[in-house]
Amino acid sequence: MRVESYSSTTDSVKRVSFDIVTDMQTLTSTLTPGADTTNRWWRDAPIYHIYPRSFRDTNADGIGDLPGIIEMLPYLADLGIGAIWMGPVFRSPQVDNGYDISDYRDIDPIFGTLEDMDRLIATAHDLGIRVLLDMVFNHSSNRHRWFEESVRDPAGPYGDYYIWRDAPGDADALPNDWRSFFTGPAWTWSPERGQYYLHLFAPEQPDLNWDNPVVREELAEIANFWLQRGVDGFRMDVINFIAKVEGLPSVGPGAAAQPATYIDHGRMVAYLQEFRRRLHRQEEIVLVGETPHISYEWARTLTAAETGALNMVLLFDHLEIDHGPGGRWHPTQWTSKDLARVLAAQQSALSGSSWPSLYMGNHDQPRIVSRYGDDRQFRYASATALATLFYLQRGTPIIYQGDEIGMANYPLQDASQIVDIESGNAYRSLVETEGVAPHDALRRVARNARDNSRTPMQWDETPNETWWYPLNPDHTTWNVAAQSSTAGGPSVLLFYRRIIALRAEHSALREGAFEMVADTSPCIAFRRIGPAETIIVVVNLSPGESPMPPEVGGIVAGTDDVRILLTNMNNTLSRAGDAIDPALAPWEARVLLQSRKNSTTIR
Ligand code: TEU
Ligand code: CA
Repeated sequence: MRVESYSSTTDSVKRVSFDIVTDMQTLTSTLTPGADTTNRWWRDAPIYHIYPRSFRDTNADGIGDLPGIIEMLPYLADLGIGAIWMGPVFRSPQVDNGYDISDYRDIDPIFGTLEDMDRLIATAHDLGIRVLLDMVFNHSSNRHRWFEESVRDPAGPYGDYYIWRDAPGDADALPNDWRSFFTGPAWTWSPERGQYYLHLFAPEQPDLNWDNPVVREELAEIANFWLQRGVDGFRMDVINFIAKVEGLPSVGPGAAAQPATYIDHGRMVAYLQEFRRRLHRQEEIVLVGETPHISYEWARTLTAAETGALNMVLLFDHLEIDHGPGGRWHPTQWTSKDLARVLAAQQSALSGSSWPSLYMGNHDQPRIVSRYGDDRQFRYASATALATLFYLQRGTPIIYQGDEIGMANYPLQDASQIVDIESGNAYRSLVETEGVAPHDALRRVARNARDNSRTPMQWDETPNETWWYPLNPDHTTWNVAAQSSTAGGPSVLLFYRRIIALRAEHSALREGAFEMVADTSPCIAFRRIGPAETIIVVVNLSPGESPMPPEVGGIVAGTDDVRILLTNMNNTLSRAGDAIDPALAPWEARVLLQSRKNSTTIR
């Protein structure tokens, strides 16, 4: 397909047209499987996702900072972490807590300095921990000088850095019916420029125009600026949104709130192939794309080694089984069978030369132990059961700060405690537009509000009123210090250390093929098949005792070469031949080793 675009010369930006790939068949047919010599460290090393603002504050201003991260790197090394992904720490007005960047090459003073970042990278590398930065390339801040120039001088070099459209004839109409993720239309009028600009998120987050080759070049240069400073890769924010459907057509009321209908995936892949080719240190870096609403087919294409675009994507559907027809703010019931189906589908889609990421939560999601677990009666058991289920699948575990100690949702009691822009807009929209009673709107939003997972990391029981957001009151009992030994009872932290160590010890858990064995309710079981051993993972996702699924029970009963490698119920491991209880305790997770010689096919 030919598209109009731009080429930059020193004194002008002129429109050119160039061919791009526009459909998957053409795309995959043009792919030339290269000799893949990349260093795939990112397959082995669990990644720890840090939300810097809430991780560790070393200067008592109530905001986490880079020196705080440096201070806790040994804690992460002890956990067995191989890489950290830090949320954005670049200069930003903080409208969306840093996902609105006003200078991609400088650190925001609330987090520290460029020198702090250099020291963080060096210290992490000394501890064998690689560093990923969170790059927000779909949009910038409206306070970025590019946007300010684009508004001021439409014919200037930055005039086409963003997506501008004239007001349609009808004064009340907008350029199309697209909606923002953060509620409301995706267009805002700029009186200075006399045009609308597109923003799939807040009006303070104008979308960059990736059809402009000058923009694409500039963003690759920014990535190389950080690669030169020693970072080892990037998590790339909503990176599948960068190429919008040509002509920006309206999509109709049903789809208008679904940005997935705005995307031209073929161009998106072509742009990311070009972006990857421009990067330094090609063979040793990792690109992880956040890709809301992407289909499995495009996720597979995007991450296939032969595509040469991204190494992994962050899928969402395993965290949407509790979304009702109205989406995130209209929660619905779900079963472990629903979860098992999605996990199996993801594993199947990202098999072969693709590679899954395994995450249960992040700064946009509620805490997993409150959402899919039981943070009241079975907090330790459900937190560790969910970790076993997610992190022993095929793929790279990405552990969100605090999940390793079972941190739970914040007890939101009042709408004023919802400070996140997306969650706050959703609450106001429910009350003001949908007429939902305030207490009901609060109940619905509180459950899934992004604030839940942005509370400060709970290092110890010490009270600290300075934090930008209050500590969860349960930090007095659920904290790193209390869990650094089993003296205080079962420790989620120590279990996380063991599960990470187990994955490091058994190649079947890193590279073995994945097969779903039982996708029932309340138990899920899968196996990982390595050359020398088969490892079976079975998890009871319920508050009641449950027999092991027959597919697993049969194996256990039928051969004497199965033993328990790990369970979240106690520390005694079994020896081959020991009798294994056919029943699983509430929220019990078991990891069974079946040695190769007698492994039978589980059917
Ligand atoms: O998130 C994109 C995104 O899809 C989330 O907004 C998520 O889908 C939503 O919260 C679910 O309702 C990324 C960042 O992770 C998020 O923090 C930013 O707010 C967003 O992009 C805009 O940069
Ligand atoms: Ca601080």
